[in-house]
Formats: sequence, C-alpha cells, structure tokens
Amino acid sequence: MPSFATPPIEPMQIRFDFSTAAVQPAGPAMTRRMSSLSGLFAREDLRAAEASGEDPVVYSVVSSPVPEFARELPQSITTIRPGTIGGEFFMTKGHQHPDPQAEIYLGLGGVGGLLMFNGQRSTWIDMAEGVIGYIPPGWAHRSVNTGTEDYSFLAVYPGSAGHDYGWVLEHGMGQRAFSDPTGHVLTPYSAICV
Ligand code: S6P
Ligand code: ZN
Repeated sequence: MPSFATPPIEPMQIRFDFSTAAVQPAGPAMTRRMSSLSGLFAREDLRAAEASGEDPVVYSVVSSPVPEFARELPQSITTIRPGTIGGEFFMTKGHQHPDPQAEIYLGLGGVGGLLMFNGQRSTWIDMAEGVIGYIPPGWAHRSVNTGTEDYSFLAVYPGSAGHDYGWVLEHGMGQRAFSDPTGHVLTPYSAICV
C-alpha cells in the first residue's frame, strides 16, 4: 500500500438526503448571502440594495468530511435558491482551479445551468436531475438556477485543485444568464438586461 503525506482518510459511506440536500457524515458548510456577492451581477446597484435590505440567501454548500488534500476527492452539494437580480438568475460566485484539474457535477434536483469560460470561449450546459456536467481543466465554472425551485448538484473535485475567485472578477465568465419568456437567455458578459 502506498504511503501518503496527508493524514489517512478511511473508506466511508456518505449518505445524501434528497429532501434536505444534506450529507451525513457532514463536513464544512457555507451559506452565501447577497451581501457576499459584490461585483458579480450585471446590476450591482440592485444587488447592493438587496444586500443592505433583506440580504437573502443565494446559495449554500454542504460537504462530506473528505478534506481538500492532494489525491483525495472532496465532494460538496450546492443548493441555489430561485430568484433574479435585475432579471439575472441567482448564481454562484464562480471560480478557476489554480492547479488546472477537471471536476464533475451531477444534477440532483431542480433545473439550472453550468456556465464555463476558458478565457476565450464560454459554454453552457443545461443541468437537471441525473445530468453530469464535465468541467475540463482550465475552464472557470459558475452555476445558475434557471428554475422556480431550488437547484441542487453534487460536485466532485481533486483535493489539490484550489479555488481562485479573483480570476472570475478579473476576466468575467463570457456570458450571463437572464430570465426570458422562453426560460433563459444568454447574453455577452457586459450586457445589462432588465
Ligand atoms: C468546487 C465546486 C463547487 C463550488 C460551489 C460554490 O470546486 O465547483 O462545490 O465551490 O458550487 O460555487 P463557488 O463558485 O462559490 O465556489
Ligand atoms: Zn470547482
């Protein structure tokens, strides 16, 4: 058996509860409110107003206890609430993995989209229960709830990948997802649709 520098992680069963989008055993958890999403929506003025008022929860992330160590495969479940700011759907911050490595998402409930951007091109994958979204190395990724219910998905990623949020603030995501009579419409990143 190979020896690893990190503390050994034992084989484990991890259960997902579809009714609460919780995992057991549970690891780190995080809630992102509107006040923590500065500079991400096209209508920063409307975001700031919401943040200083009701400051709604936009998304939450729960994780299993598998740590972010090299060679491990941490998993997390993100639940994005339904809603819009200036017509732009609620979404995650989005990030790059500084050590470019792939990641997979599996839709668990609700409907949404996986927006990816490699600095030159952006692409969108419609997500729903049972859909696997593959994120190749070097593609920044952001998730969007395009529905009227919570949208939840499982993410599995290499423990040494790291998370760079500044890259998205600097480079954007190529496109934005707005509510539209047909469901959603993707616009160039600079566009403001209301
Ligand atoms: C981690 C993976 C997800 C996100 C989560 C929240 O690599 O991509 O677990 O962390 O969806 O998004 P963000 O952009 O706020 O980390
Ligand atoms: Zn990621």
